[in-house]
Amino acid sequence: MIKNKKISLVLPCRNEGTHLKEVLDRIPKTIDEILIVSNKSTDNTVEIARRLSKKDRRIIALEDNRTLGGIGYGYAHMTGIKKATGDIIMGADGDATYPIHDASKIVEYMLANNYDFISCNRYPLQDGVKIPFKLQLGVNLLNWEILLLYGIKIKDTLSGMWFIKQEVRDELHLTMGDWNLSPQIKINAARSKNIRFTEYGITQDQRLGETKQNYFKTGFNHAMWILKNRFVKF
Ligand SMILES: Nc1nc2c(ncn2[C@@H]2O[C@H](COP(=O)(O)OP(=O)(O)OP(=O)(O)O)[C@@H](O)[C@H]2O)c(=O)[nH]1
Ligand SMILES: [Mg+2]
Repeated sequence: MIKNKKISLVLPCRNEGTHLKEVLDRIPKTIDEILIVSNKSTDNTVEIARRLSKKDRRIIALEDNRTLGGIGYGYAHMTGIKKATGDIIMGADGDATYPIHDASKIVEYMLANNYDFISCNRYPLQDGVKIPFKLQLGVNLLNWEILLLYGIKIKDTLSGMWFIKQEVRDELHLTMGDWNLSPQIKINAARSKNIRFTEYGITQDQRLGETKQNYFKTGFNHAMWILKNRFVKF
């Protein structure tokens, strides 16, 4: 609980078995519910999540094996967000990159300023934080694309950490099962008349485990989706 609010955390995971326990060990006790949603993992992610859920009652092991173009990041988040029972639903990656330990100060800021959705922003980078230059450039191009097409100013279109007040969860109208859930959740939150949206600066840590990300392919796919989505009725 943070300020008397129940906090749920959704962790989409594909093949994060080697370090899942370490990621979970780092999660503060203030998080009341941890929904680990595996998507087509071929390692022991699901077994580890199930085993840990027997020891820690906060953990719920889920699977959503639907994919779009081979990716299920968005489906995993949609399932976790739907099943979460908290007053505030957090999202983060299962690779220890996002500062889940900062949840208290971010939720306090959210409540004090009456925001409904906070997207955590990694830019400008803090000293010592390494994000590949091609990723930084790609994020910047997508931020500009969103500003030009939608008139929305977002500093980190591809952040994987956010906080949603449960009462606005259905206003997000999430549909993208692949990586495009990430820009979709921010664009829809910022566009909705019923959602008070802001960004909050964070620092990012080094990934545990190997990266499987294809930055160019994913980035190009984002650029095309952001353009096409502009012509879809919201
Ligand atoms: N690759 C992949 N990851 C998924 C999928 N579904 C859920 N995930 C998880 O989504 C989170 C973000 O994926 P990452 O592989 O860390 O992608 P990224 O953060 O863009 O890139 P790196 O951290 O640099 O590898 C991780 O927790 C993954 O385990 C999926 O279908 N494919
Ligand atoms: Mg990552």
